[in-house]
Amino acid sequence: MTKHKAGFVNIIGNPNVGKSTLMNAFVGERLSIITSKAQTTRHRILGIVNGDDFQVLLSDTPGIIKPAYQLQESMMDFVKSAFEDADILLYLVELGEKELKDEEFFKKITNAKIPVLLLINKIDKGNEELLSEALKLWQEKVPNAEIFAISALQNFGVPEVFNRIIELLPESPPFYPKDQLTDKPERFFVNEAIREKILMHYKKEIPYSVEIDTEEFFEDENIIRIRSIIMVERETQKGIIIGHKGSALKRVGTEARKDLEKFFGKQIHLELYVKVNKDWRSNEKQLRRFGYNQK
Ligand SMILES: Nc1nc2c(ncn2[C@@H]2O[C@H](COP(=O)(O)OP(=O)(O)O)[C@@H](O)[C@H]2O)c(=O)[nH]1
Ligand SMILES: [Mg+2]
Repeated sequence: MTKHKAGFVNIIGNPNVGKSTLMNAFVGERLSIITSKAQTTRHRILGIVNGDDFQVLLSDTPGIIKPAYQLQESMMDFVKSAFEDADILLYLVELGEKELKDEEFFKKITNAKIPVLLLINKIDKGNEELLSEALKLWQEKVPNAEIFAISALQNFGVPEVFNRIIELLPESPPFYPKDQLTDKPERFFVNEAIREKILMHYKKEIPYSVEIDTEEFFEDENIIRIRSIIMVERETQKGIIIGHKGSALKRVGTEARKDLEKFFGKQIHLELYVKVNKDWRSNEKQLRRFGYNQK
């Protein structure tokens, strides 16, 4: 009989290198939202891949940045925690990238006691020459890492990385029930689906000033009824979110509902409201309420 393997695999890297895309490629579901904007991922999200004799617990984390306000400090705490319990580290870089935005984190990677897989992502965007340059550069910079060239978007090289993860996993019984896909509750995915549309359709500070609170999630046999609040920091932002005769808000609602219907495999009724929660991003109490302060 083969022994069961299980462990934590944490994905870290600069903003926008494709961490969430990779996580979704491994899991085969859209657990993490993806946009071309930095700081799309605010939390640490666990994706679970189960096999008969393995369980891989993948963590997607926010991109590494220098925190400018309290929300971002909490986001970096999620990244720090990703170092603490990992069995394997996936350090994701993109083709053409030179270094991590934070030296301290970089040292943690090069001095890691656990296996590090350095994944050069987005190779679909480059050519042979760029790739061989990148391979050389990263071999020198992170000598303790095994290097893979991948395209998370096209699922190129991703199965090979996954097989290597399975090889490296420690022997252990599963940590979660074998039919579980994530550690986050359903409401979390509602919030994220809405936030993704806001990231896509609004400019500048707006997406970064928004938090979603799903007040009601009621599932019956045929339909899920959801009521969510879009929280903004100021009155002017409220008007922008709603748009002319409510058109902008309506678009967010329609698009989020469609994604959620796919995700939950059920018809969805989604009600959206906009409220001002003054300066929530800098308010310790509010941040705790939205699940950011782990301490
Ligand atoms: N061309 C290309 N784009 C990618 C690839 N992986 C991710 N992206 C894009 O890079 C952007 C950032 O991706 P995301 O997964 O949100 O990055 P994260 O901030 O590291 O989580 C999105 O526009 C993705 O579609 C890839 O392999 N190739
Ligand atoms: Mg992300």
